[in-house]
Amino acid sequence: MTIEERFPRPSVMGIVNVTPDSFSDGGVNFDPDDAAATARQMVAEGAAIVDVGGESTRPGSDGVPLDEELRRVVPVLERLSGQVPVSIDTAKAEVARRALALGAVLVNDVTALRGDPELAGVVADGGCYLCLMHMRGAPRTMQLDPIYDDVASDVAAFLEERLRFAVAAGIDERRICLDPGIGFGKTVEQNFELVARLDVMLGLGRPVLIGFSRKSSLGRLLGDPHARTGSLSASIAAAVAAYEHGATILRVHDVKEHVEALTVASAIA
Ligand code: HH2
Repeated sequence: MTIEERFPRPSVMGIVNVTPDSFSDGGVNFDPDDAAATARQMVAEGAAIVDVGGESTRPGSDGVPLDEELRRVVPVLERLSGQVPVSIDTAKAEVARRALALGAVLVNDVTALRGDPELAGVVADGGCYLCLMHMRGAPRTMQLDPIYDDVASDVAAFLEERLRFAVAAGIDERRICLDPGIGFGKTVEQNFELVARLDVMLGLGRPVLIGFSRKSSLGRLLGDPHARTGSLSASIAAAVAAYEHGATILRVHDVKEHVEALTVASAIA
């Protein structure tokens, strides 16, 4: 099944961060029973998939070692196995391998297969879905002076190159979606411009995933120059606008509210 058949537009991806330090929900789902309950609740509220991650990629963060990432996500995946559709948010081949063995259907790699040379092979062999995301630099440094010639075409050119790389590694193009990486090495203005000009990325012919939920650009746009998060209402507006500009999958923390808003937006569309 192609990714658009499996996740028709709009589909909601619920975020389950099994971390102590994620930017908006760190610690909330650090216990595996809590994380699994949150994931089940998200699917009951209309999420098409839940994205389980054991490593925060917030601006300024360092990575976590493999054994710690496995310790965080494997117990959650074991609890969810066969019950809810799971995406694994990781850049590590071994984490992806374990997740796929436990039933995950999508690998969400914020490094777009640049982080771990073995990840492309794991995805190809697993026959799973894949999200390739744009990030400028690494989380530790990505917000230092982000400069582009033209942000929409630079991000699209990067994703086109990563898409070619993935296909050359044996991954079925029809199973891949692309993500401009809201907040990953972009100014507030660039984040909004990427959504406004989503048509540039859509020209690559792949479905687009957008993760604007609670991101600091929303709070900064609303007047707090030091905001670290954005509100629910601002998140919903960004998700609906992204959908109307052609996004297929919306990655969100607050599933019920986004499903309601997107259901209305799609009825009107
Ligand atoms: N954003 C975050 C993490 N993973 N993956 C994709 N494909 N797109 C995104 O926009 C994206 C992502 C950051 O958000 P969150 O998971 O809430 O925070 P943290 O990285 O601090 O855990």
